[in-house]
Amino acid sequence: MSWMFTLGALSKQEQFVTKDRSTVDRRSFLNSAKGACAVLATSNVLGPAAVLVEAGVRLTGASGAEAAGSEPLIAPPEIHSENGVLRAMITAAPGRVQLGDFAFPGLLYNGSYVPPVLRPRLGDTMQIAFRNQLPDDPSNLHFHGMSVSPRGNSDNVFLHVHPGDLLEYEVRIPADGHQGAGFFWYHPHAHGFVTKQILGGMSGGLVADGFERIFPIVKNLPERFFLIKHAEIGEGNQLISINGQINPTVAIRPDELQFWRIGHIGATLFIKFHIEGMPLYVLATDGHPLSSPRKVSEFFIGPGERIDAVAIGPEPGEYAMRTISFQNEAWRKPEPVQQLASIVSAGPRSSERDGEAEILPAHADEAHPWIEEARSAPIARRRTLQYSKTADRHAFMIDGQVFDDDRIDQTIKLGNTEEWTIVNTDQQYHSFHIHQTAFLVTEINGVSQNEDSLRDTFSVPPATDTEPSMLKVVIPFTDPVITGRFVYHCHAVDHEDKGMMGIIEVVASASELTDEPAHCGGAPRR
Ligand SMILES: [Cu+2]
Repeated sequence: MSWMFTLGALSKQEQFVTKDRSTVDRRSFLNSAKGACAVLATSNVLGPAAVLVEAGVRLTGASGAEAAGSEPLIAPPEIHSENGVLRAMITAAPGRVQLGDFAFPGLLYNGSYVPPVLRPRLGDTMQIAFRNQLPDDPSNLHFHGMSVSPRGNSDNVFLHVHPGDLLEYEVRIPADGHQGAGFFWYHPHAHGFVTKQILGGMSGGLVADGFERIFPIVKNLPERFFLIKHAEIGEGNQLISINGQINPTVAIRPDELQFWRIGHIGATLFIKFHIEGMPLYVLATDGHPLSSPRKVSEFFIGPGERIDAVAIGPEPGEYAMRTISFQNEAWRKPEPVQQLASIVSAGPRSSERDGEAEILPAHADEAHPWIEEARSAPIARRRTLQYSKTADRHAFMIDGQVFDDDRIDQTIKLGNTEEWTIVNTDQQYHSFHIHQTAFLVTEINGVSQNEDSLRDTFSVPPATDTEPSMLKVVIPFTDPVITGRFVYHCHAVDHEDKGMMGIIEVVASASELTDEPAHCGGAPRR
C-alpha cells in the first residue's frame, strides 16, 4: 500500500529522540540548533504538543503549557443536495489567511481557507456557479477523483474562467456507472496557475454520500474531516494545517469509534505521518473501498490522496499525530517533524461498541466489481510514461515534453483496459494522477502489489543514483461517461504547472473524436 511504503525509514543514528518522545530527524535538529532563533526540543521547554521548526522560523501554534488542548478540531461547513440537486455558488477571491501565528495573503473560495464540503449523492446533479474574482489569473473547478463527464460544463479542465467571469458548472453523477460513494475533493485546474491557487487556499472536500451502505459499521459514527493543507512560510519551510488549524485537539472517548476522513487537499508536499500509540483501520483509499478494514499505524499521503478510516478511542491520554521526517528531494534536507494534531482520549468509556473485534471482521457490503474488473480484464495495450526534469528544475516533463493543450498525447478506445508504466528518472517523489477514472496499482520497483482498493493518485518513489523508479498501474477506460478529453499528471502541482501533464482522449468511435473546443471554450458570462 503506498501509504505504508518502507521509505528508507530513518536509522537509529539518524534519529534524535527527545525526552518528550518527539522524534526529530537529526539533521533537521542540528540545523535548527545552529540558528540564532533555534527552538530546542527538550521536555523542559516545549510540551509534547509543540511544533518543532527550523531556525529563523517562529514557533507556530500553541507552545509550552498551553500546547495541549489548544483549539478543538473544527468541522468544515457542508452543502448537501436537495431533491437530487446540489446547488452552490463558489467565488474565488483574495483574502487574508491566519494559520496559528502565521498570516499570509491567500486566494480563497467563499472567503474561507476551509470552504464547504460538497455532499451530493449518487444520481444527483451538482449545479455550481463558479465566479472568478481573482485580480489577474484564470481559474476553474475540477472534481478530483470523480468518474463523471469531462465534457461541456461538467468536469472539463480545459474551460478557463477569466477574472470577472462566471461559469455555471453542471456535473451529473451517474448512479449506475463506476462512480461510487466516497471521499473526493475540488480544486482549480488552470494550467500554470494551480500551485499558486491551491497554496493560497483554493481547495475543498467533496463527498459522494452513501459510504455507510458499503461499510455499515460507519453508520451513526461521528464523522470527522481532516483536510490537510500546507503553506509556504519562507526559507523553503512548510506549515501544515488541518481544517485550517495548527495542531488542533481531536476529542475521543476511550473505546469510542469515529469515522475519520483524511484528505491531502494541499499543493505539493508529500507527507508521512503517524499517531503515536494509535492505529487506524482503513476502509477506503481515494474514495474506493477495501474489501475489509486494514489496521495501519503509519501513513504516506501525497498531494491529492485520501484515506477513510475508523479510529478507536485509546486509553485515556494524549496522542500526538506527527509527521515523520523523510528524504524526498535528494538535493535538500528533509522537512522537519511537525505536530499535526493532538488526539485527546477522555471521558466515560464507550461500552456500546466492540472496538477492533468489531471492525476487523467487517466486509464491504456492496460488492465492488470495479476492482475485480480491473484485476481480470485483458490488457488491451501497454504504455510507458517517462517522468523527467531539466537540471535547472524549471521544466518537468513526461516523455521529454512539457504539457501542450493543443496536443493529444494518448488516444484510447472506450472499453479498453490498459497497463501503464510510469518511470521516474528524477530523484524526488512525483505522483501519477489521472482524471475521470481510478486505477489499480500492480507493481512498484519490480515488486508486485496486492492492492485491495483502487486509487486515483499514487506517489511514485524517487529514482536512486543509479536507477529510475517505476510504478505499474492498470487503468480501466470502461465507463462510457468518461468519453472525451481529459488529463493525467503529477499531482505535486508545481510540477504539473511546469509541464508534467499530458492529454488523453477516450473515444467511443471515430465519429466522436471532437465535439467541443479543446481549451478556453465554454460560454463564461459576466
Ligand atoms: Cu511531480
